[in-house]
Amino acid sequence: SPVIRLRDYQPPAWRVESIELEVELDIDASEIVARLQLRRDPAQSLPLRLDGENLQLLSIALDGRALDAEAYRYDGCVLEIDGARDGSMLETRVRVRPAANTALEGLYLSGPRESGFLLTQCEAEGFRHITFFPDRPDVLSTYTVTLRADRARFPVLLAGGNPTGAGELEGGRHWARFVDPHPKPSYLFALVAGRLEHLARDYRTADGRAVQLKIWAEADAIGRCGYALDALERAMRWDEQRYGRNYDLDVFHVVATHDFNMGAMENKGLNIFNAKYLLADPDSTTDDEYRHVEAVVAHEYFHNWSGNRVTCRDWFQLSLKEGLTVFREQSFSADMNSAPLKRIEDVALLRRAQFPEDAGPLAHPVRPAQYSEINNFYTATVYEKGAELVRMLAGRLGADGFRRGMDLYFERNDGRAATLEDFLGALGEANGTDLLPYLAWYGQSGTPRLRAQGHHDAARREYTLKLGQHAPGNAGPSARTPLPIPVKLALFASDGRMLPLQLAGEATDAGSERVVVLEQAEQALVFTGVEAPPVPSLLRGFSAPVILECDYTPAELALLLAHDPDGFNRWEAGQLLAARAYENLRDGSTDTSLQAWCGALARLFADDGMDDALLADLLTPPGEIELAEREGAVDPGRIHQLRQALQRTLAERLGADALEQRYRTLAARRSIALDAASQASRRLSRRLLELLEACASERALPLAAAQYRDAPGMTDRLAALAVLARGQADEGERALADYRQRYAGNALALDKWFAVQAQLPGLAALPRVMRLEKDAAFTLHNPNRVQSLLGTFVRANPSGFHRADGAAYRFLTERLGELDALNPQVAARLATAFNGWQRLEPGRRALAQAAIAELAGRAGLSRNLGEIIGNVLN
Ligand code: DPP
Ligand code: ZN
Repeated sequence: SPVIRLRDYQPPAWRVESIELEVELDIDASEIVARLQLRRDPAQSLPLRLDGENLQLLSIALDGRALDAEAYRYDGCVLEIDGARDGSMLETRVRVRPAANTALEGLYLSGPRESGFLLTQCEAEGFRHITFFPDRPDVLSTYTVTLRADRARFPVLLAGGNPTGAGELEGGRHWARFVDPHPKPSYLFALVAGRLEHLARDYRTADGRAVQLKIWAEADAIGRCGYALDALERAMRWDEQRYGRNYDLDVFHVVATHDFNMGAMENKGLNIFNAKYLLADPDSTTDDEYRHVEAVVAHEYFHNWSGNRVTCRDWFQLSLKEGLTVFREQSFSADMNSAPLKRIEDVALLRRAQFPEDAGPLAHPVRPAQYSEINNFYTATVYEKGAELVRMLAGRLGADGFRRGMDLYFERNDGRAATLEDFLGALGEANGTDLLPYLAWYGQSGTPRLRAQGHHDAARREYTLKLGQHAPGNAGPSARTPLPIPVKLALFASDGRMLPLQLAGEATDAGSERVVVLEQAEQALVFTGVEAPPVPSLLRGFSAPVILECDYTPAELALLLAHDPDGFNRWEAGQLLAARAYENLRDGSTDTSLQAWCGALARLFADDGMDDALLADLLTPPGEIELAEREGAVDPGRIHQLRQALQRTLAERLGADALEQRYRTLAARRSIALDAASQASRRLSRRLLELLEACASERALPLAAAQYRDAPGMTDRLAALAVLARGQADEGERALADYRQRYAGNALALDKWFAVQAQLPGLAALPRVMRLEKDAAFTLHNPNRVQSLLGTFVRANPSGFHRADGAAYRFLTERLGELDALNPQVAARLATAFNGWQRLEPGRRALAQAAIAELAGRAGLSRNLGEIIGNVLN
């Protein structure tokens, strides 16, 4: 399939100033009339070409005259029309088939045909499945949308923009009209029609606009929308206060669906959410999921400015809206919850999802240079690494400077389709500085490495810290070093105090923490007045998305783990030490990392002043995927066993009695309260139960059974279920059966039931997954269900998926074939599980390669799956 390249970008030859859409909605066949007011770029002479896929063309008229067949050509992808002029009005009438649309792109049906509702998903290129249009983000138009449908079957009719009228039609039909005065690209268009209920709240923006907030869901779910509505209000206030951004329409609708390819979608004035990120109640939602709901509600709302008012010139600039909006969302979540815990969660995600992506065959720059299917680029790199790049810039400018820069960016680009250069330009200009060197970060793939080496000169009372950087092997041809790398650092004395930082040649000391931007390949910092060898705490708060190489001794890491007041770096020291402890076990090496790690954690465990949630995170070693990143030839089965052994060693050091006692104290005050302390206590209680499971499962299992039975909410219930399921005794099967029945009608809770079992380690997983595929509730048609069972198995269960016999590889390729025929986006995402196969140990590598090559050789793969498989194989 054709490759699209950033360097080939051309402005549109034809624009659409305004569009009027009239939609006759019906489950099987909907008809769409579109009237486009065309503008022609006088500098270009290309004929009028419009995108359109799977459209049944009924009629076409230019400036009021019906066109006969010689005047246009439609090849199934592009409609080319003769005779259009600047100012022409084009009218097309097409038919589409919502109920037959299993790809969930364009107009489709959510739920059963008798009771489900119709909705649209247009990002990135879904609008061309609805009507003929220049379906690219730099064509901005005002939209007038009229919906018509049977009133009994579709009582609620919604589209983006302000409602301007509604009424009755003959034959039990009705209509509703919406006008969006803000020019927008087609990917932000949306409509919804069906039987939905709503929860409403009046909101007044800081600049005085009265807004009606409405959250829509099906009747059985409307009672679970209250938390999202509160979160939306918090997000709106926060964006007013932190960025001075106000909402700009009279209504803001949010709709929940169970059938959605993405997490959620920021359509102007009509956000559509995967129910997973909108519905919440204590009986079926975990603490982590509550935080995700809050974060995603905020994320989509924040897009109203970072994405909608200022959109992207082309899809290569996707991170301009996504990286920036993830950063804004992360800052909001940090403000609403605990900032250090949020940072730990985000960096852990980056390492689990983005670092492996960036190190393997699917690696791409935050601004890719080319793609054949844009839907394959909604990746951890574009989102999470993109957010890290914005965070670096924000840190570089400081809070006030960053706000100044953002104000200028929004003001200058409002109503425009912008580029990353526009973003860096505005941030820099507002602060009188040149940020363009940071563009290099956007143009190359791979995770850079930062080397740090310290030397203490006792006679001169000086400490020299040498910093150096090198690009990873896969940085690509356009890689530029050096990159600007902000390194936030501090120095610790051996008693755990932070030292004042006095750089040689500087008049005043700069406190005990500072940011040094490494702008060269190497740089030496000389600190004066340092009596004894200090311990450096580097990249504090993870100030740059790099891999740190520093020869810490176990004792130095233990010191930081014990004393660093930066919660993130304290955790980071523990992670480094745990990874080294893991190597002790793996290699039989004899340095003291394992004792140092266990000893430091034992002291923290005994310290009553520790925050429960931070302690839970400190007691968790890096995950199996992260540990695999440190191996030459990856054997996921062995990594699983070694990590288990590591946890057992820690648990034994803490002691089963102490673990159980602390667990019982926390269990005694179980509740469903959502305040930080209650959440922290649930988080620690779960971790303690897991550690007890590691060192004394015969004691953990009865506690888990009781916890499952008595749990007041989902967080405790699911934690217990996971322990019981791994225990594989009758008790586990009983709990699983109980849960299955209890939540038979609750799709989101059932997803967790599938996921827990898909995570069973080792050889037990594949037969379990295959058995679960036969469950009446399993279907390949629902993305959440596919993700919960198959996605969890292939992407979050390395020891289960990477069986030595290769059976799971062949299983996956079979399912990919079936899925690809239904929903190419979901198939392509699942296929990324093969990323990293080149680094497997030789036996698994050969089996994986054979399975992937067989799939790649099949005829008729979608562009989505074809691109992923092709790239993975290279
Ligand atoms: N809906 C997706 C998101 O918000 C893509 N825009 O990230
Ligand atoms: Zn987004």
